[in-house]
Amino acid sequence: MKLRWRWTCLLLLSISMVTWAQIEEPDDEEEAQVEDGDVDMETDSEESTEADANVSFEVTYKTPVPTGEVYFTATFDDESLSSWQVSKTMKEDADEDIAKYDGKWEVEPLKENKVPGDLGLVLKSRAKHHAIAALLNKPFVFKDKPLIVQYEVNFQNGIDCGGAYIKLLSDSEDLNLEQFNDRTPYSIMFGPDKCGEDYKLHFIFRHKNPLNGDVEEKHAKRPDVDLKKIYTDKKTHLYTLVLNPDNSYEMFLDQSSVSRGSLLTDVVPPVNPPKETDDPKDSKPEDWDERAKIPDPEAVKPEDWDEDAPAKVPDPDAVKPDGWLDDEPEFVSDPAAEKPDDWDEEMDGEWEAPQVPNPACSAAPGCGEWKPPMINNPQYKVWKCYISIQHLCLQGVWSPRKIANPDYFEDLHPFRMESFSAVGLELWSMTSDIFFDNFIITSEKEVADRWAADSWGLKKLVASANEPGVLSQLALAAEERPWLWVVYILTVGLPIGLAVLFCWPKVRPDPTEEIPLNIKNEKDSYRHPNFCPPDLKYTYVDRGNLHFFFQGAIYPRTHQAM
Ligand SMILES: [Ca+2]
Repeated sequence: MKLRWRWTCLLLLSISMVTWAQIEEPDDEEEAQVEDGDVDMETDSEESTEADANVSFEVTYKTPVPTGEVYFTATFDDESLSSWQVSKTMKEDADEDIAKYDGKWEVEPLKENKVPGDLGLVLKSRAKHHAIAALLNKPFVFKDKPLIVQYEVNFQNGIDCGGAYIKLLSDSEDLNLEQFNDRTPYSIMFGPDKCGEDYKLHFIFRHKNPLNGDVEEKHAKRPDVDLKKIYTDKKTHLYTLVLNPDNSYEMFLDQSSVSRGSLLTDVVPPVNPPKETDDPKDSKPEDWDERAKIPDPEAVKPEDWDEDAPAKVPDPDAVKPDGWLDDEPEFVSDPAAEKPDDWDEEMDGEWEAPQVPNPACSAAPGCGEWKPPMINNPQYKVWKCYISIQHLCLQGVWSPRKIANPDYFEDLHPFRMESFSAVGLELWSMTSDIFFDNFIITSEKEVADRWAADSWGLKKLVASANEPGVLSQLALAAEERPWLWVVYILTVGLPIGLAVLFCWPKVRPDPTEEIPLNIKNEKDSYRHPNFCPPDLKYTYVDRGNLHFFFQGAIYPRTHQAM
C-alpha cells in the first residue's frame, strides 16, 4: 500500500514539472510571435509604431480587409466619418429639452489597451440622444442567404443606463439618414442594453402580419450568460448575430454561442397566432365550483387526539448540575457604579446602580432557580391525513370554451422580413465613451470570423497581455493551445480528487438522531360515496410527501385534486 502511494506521489510530481515546463514555453512564443509580425501599417506610420504605454511588447496593426462578399464594413481607422450621417432631427417621443439628437460622436483610439493605429466610433456624451447611420454597399434581401451581423463594443466608462445596440434600417425610398430617429422603420435590432439591474442582449425583428399589414416586434429569448460581467469589465467584446433562411438564429458573444433558436418557436410574441382562441361569449356558470380542496364531511377526530398536549415539556431525566448556586441571583447591582453628581432624587427618583451579571455565577454551572431543559413532548403527535382523489371529482378551474381564431394566419418563413439598406445607432446613455468598431455584414460566417481574427483578436491579445498575474498568463497560453487546459486540470484536479477520495471522512448515520414522533407507515384505502363514482378509490397516506397537520387545531380530512 505504501509503495503504491509513493508511486502516486511520484506521478503527481512528474505531471506538475511537465506542466510548468510547458507553461513557460508558450509565454516566450507568444511574445516572439507578436514582435515578429509584419510591420505593415495602412494608417499613419508615426502613430502606428508608437507602442501604448500599457503594452509590454511592440504591436503591429493592419486595418482588416474583408476576405469575401460583404454588404457593409466599418473600421474607422481612416479617422473619418465621411460615410456616416449624424442625424439632424428630433426624437419623437421625448421631452422637448432633450429630444434633439445632439449627442457627440468621435473617432478615437481605445482609452485602455489601445492597439496603435486602430480607431473606433465613440459615443461621447452623457444623458443625450445620439443617432448616426451609414448606408450599406447594397441592400440585404432576406431570401436564400444567411445574414451575419457583427461588431465590437467596449463600455469604457462602465455602463449605468444605456444601450449599444444597432438597428438595421428597412430599405425604402423614404429612408433619409439625416432624419434617422426612433420611429425610423428597422428590420432587426441587435446588441447590448442595460438599465437598472436589467442587462439585456437584444435580438428583435419586426414582423408584418400578412392579414392586416400590422408590424409587431418579436423578441428572441434571453441568452443564458452573465451579461453584467461582460458589460462592466471595460474590455472590447464581439457581438455576432447569425440568421439562416431555415428560420434558425444564433447569437455569439466573443465567438461563443450564447443563444440559439427558431424565429418560429423561440420568440415572444410568437410569429403565428394560435389556431383557437377563447370564446368571448362564454362565461363561467354561477354554480361552478373551482375549489381544488374541500373539507371531508366524514372526517372524525381520532379518539387518542390530545389537543392539550404541549409541544415541549421539561426533561424528566435532567439533573441539576453540581455546584449550582440556588441562592445567588443571576444579576447584581454594579458595585463600581456611582450616583451621578447631578442626580436629583426629587426629579429623578431614588438612584439605583445598574444591574450587571453576577461575577459569582461565571465560576459556577449556574445561578438562581434551576429548571430542567425543555424537550419535545412524546405525547405531542403529528397527524397528516390528506386524501388524494381524482380530479374529476371536482369541477376544477373554469376556462372558456375554444373557438377558431378569426385572426389566425400561418407564416412559415419569418426569415423573409423586410430587406434593409443601412446600419444605424440610435442610442441614449448615462455613461459616455462607448466604443464601437469593426462592423461587418455578410452572408458567410467564415468571412466574419476571419474579420474578427484580424481585428478583435488583436485587441483581445493586447488586453490579455496587459493583464497581470500568473492566471491570466495561463489562460492566454491555453487560448492558443487548448490542450493545456487538460494539463491544468490534471495538475490541480488530480491531487485534490485523490485527497478527497482517500482522506474525506466517511459519513455515517447518527444513531442518536431523533426521528419524528408518532408517524406511522400505515396505508389505507377506502371510498368516498358522497363525492365520487363508486369505483374511484382514495388513498389515505400517513407518510409521504404530503402535508402535516399539527395538533392543537383540528383539521378535517381534506380532499386534494391530483
Ligand atoms: Ca478600428
